[in-house]
Amino acid sequence: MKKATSPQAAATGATTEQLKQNIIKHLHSSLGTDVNKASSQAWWRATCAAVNEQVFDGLRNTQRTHYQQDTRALHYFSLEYLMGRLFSNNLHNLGLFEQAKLALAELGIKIADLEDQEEDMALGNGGLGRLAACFIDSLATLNYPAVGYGIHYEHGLFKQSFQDGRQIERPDSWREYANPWEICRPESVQEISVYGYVETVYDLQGLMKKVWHPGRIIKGVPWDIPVVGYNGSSVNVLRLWESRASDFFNWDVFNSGGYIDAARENIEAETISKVLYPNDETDAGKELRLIQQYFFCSCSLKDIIRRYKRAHGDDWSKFPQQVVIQLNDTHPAVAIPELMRILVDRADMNWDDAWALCQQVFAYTNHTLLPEALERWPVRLFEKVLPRHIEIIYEINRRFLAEQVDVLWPGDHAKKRKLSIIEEGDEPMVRMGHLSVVGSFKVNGVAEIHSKLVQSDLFPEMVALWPDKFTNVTNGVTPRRWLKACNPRLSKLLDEKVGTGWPVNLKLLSKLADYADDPQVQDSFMAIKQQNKADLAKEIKKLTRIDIDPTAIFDIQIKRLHEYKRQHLNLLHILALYRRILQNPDYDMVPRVFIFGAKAAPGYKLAKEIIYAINKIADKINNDKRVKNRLKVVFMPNYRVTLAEKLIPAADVSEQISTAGKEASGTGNMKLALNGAVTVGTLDGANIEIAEEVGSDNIAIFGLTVDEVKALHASGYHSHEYYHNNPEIKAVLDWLETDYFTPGKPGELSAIKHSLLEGGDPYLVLADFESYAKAQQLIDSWYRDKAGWAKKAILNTALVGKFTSDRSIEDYVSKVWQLTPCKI
Ligand code: GL7
Repeated sequence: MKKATSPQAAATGATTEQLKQNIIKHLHSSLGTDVNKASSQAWWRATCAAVNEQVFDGLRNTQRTHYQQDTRALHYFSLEYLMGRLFSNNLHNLGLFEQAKLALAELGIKIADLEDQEEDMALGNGGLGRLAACFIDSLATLNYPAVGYGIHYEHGLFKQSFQDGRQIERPDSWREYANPWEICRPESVQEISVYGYVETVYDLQGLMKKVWHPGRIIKGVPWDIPVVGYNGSSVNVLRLWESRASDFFNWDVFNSGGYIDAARENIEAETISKVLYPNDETDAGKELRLIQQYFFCSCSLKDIIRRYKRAHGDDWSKFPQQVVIQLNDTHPAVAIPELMRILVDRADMNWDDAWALCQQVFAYTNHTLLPEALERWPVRLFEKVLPRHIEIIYEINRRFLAEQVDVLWPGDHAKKRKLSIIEEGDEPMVRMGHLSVVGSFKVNGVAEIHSKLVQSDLFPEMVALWPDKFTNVTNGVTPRRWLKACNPRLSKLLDEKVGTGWPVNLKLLSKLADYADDPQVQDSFMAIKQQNKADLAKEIKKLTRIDIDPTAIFDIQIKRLHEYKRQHLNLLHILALYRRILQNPDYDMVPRVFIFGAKAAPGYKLAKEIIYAINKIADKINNDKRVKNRLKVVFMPNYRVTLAEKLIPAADVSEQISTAGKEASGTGNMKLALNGAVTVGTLDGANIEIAEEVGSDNIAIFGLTVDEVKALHASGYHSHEYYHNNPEIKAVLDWLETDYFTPGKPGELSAIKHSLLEGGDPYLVLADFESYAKAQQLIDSWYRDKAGWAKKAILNTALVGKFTSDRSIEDYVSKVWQLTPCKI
């Protein structure tokens, strides 16, 4: 053991020793095993248990303080939380990582081996779910009272593997052998109702009342995941609901001899929290999905009200002062009619008071403009599943149209049709976006441009009705996970150059800009990048058997697979480079490794074809001697938070190439820039703000702008023209139809070509191709200048301090939530 010299080191030594003893204690008393025979799993669990002693202390203190001070709290309602692993995150946030590493080393255990024992908590699809995870980290770090509410899915996002290049999905079982971070809270179980019918009754005074006779009752069991703030601040809670059959309901069926029926109902009730819907930005439209949404909203509202009543009894007047609820997209919008139902039907509040209260409580974040992601539910389905709620929605809509729309646009039926929460047609639909705007006091988009488009293109009339309702909060990412924990080498350099305060004050990174021209700092920065790349090269070899040159440019596109994100634009450019090499054996380019990570929604055919094409083309290129290592293509299987943590620190180039106007913000773009990658990107989402921060010398912008995209669509876009006028485009698209990449099976990769020609190329891949290829050429020439590149990489890290999720949270606090921090 190291000698303790300073008081600080002595304290560290003491904690290390204590931690060691606690780990051993838990190995004995919690795991029932011993140091000489414990598996890595057991060591990991024992260490988690030792860490939890501190986590639970923090949790108790935080909850007691919030209760005593009767704080106003934020309630984040989200169907998704993409948490990843919590082991090293919790250690870092508790300031215990180094001690734990030392303690374990003294016990002969490598901390990295223990980290690998943990399954990712993948209760989300992509950016929206990961944003929720970053936000709850920042809320705890900034000492804001907050609870995250969501669903305790038994199976998170599917695991991806490839079979002959095609995506195979397998279930994810993140808690098969129990998860050490969660606590079941049977004392806070809730019961919720679905189905049935509504009866109109009259009380003794002759007042009409609606009584919902539910067809089924379901139990919600809460599981709490402590959310540890950085540096001993608050420990908040993520409360996730698991569905179970209600005991009381099943009893009847059981007693009347229906043992089998009772068992079946159990299974049906448990189905609700069984699986996460694997669709990113598409509206599934399925009954079970609506029930999921209602289940967690109803459980969460009851939980909030229970806590409120403990302090305030039946006096509802302080409710809006104490409670603010953020709707993470429209997925939890059914919370609005649910709160109305509770207030009007259960608490006997009159409609106007109830509605006034609701409108002070809810705020809504829009995360996408894609039409296929804007949720609409068939009225028919609502009537079946939530018969009382559809009545309430009708009443909200009736008053909205009469008291707002008809006042501003008297007699304008077209306006009414457009703004109605109920969409007319053969199959009438409930528009959840409209409901969210009408029921919320604030509506925000997630990047400047996106918020503008929400106002100008999505809800212009709503802006006319309520100009002050709309605002912007640009997304952010937590620098604790996305720099400190995932890139320890760079973190150490930053500690030396800008001081150790940057994880909670990311703007401090701008001091690094002073060293951007300093050859020594350039060398250190690039040496770190090189080491991270060497680590990644090993990981790639392990996972894919592909050898890559760690000195090549690492060019990374990691995100869900979607046409609008344009992985196929990247692929067409790779094909163009390959073709240039074959046509000119001396083709001069800096060696480049193109790395992809992406899951496709299981039902998204073209997305899966794109994965297949990338894999087949990778196979051919990687094994073609003529390429002489100038080009490699790698598709990493099972992209997830844990893999992102290995890829991001090793990236030289960050691909952010969505069609302008389609990517609301993006957050991977922020993580990659923060770790010193140079972006190749369109003027879309937060790329625009990244470009403003880092300056045009340090980002390669290309492609049509939002206005140009609109103009092109308006004037009539003909992708065929690009195909016929650009020989390189024609050659690579035609190549896809041959059997060059799929010997003996011509046409296997033709889906991409068809979507771009006959399919009309809705995302303007061909229109942006030439400009993209030029931007890539620019990257190539930039990279040849070693010092110049180092400067760009350093300035990316230095100048993206704006994109910490701490800043996003402070923006929400001042623009929307109006919270006060509560020191623990
Ligand atoms: C998304 C946006 O597509 C993405 O650009 C944004 O960064 C993210 C978080 O705000 O939200 N919207 C959406 O529906 N998904 C996203 O990732 C799935």
